[in-house]
Amino acid sequence: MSLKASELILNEDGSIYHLGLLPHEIADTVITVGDPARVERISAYFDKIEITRMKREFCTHTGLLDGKRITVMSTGMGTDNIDIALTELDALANIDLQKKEVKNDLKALDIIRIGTTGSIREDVALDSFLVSELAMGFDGLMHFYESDSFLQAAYAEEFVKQTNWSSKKAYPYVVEGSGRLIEKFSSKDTVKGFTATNIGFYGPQGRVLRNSIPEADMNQNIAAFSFNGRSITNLEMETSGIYGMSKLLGHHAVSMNAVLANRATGEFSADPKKLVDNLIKYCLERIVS
Ligand code: R1P
Repeated sequence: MSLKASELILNEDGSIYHLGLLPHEIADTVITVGDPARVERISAYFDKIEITRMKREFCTHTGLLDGKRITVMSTGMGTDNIDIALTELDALANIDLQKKEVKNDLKALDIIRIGTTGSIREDVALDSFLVSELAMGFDGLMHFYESDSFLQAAYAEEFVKQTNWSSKKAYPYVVEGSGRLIEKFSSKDTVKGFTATNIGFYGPQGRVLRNSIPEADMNQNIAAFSFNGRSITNLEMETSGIYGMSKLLGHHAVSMNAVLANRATGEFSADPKKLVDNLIKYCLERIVS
């Protein structure tokens, strides 16, 4: 069945609506970053850049590193953008854009987030590299999809109970990353974590500059949650969406986080640029290994 023009939207050149890309312009290994400026910091390590594209906050470079074809794409901040980025990446891989039909042979992409985060535990150190094993989304995105089969409902139920989570907020959801990629990107230089993905940076992560928030101890409350021997380690804004959309669409995802801030101690990295560069180098080595 052919998808309607209002559902699968293409630009005049046949490229997909928001990303502005054609199917052959993406690799099977895709790095996502929040910041468009981080794309060229990553592709600077490529031996060859084949494609560069910029549309809205989606800046994409595809190239070769040690013979491996890699796409690096910025998504901007937040899971609302992740919904668009991952749906359109999947369409590029798995929908015949000319016929507007889903292909018979579906492709699974490897998706690696290289991002930044704030730890909410003293023992998850500033300047460490954190690999997200699990993600808890406070953003609600997965509730708009048929996701019950892979969401870890017991974690969410227990979290709501233990933290007395307000029903005015989206019901949390919990989803895991790809076991294969989590192992591939873990080493003595990383820590494994349970990442909470927030719908904003200030109030939703318990930061107060001028506005007050209803629950001043929200982060301590989140940090005190414990279930199955697992506790939440860090806050950021994309991982639950990346893990959820990947599970929905049959892709493999891992979220790699440079711990720039420790919210429990109030510290911020002395050299965030170097830390992110080191995480980029670490991830590229793992991708080509
Ligand atoms: C907030 O400053 C942004 O930084 C983190 C958060 O998830 C959010 O996108 O990730 P990135 O550095 O990848 O953007």
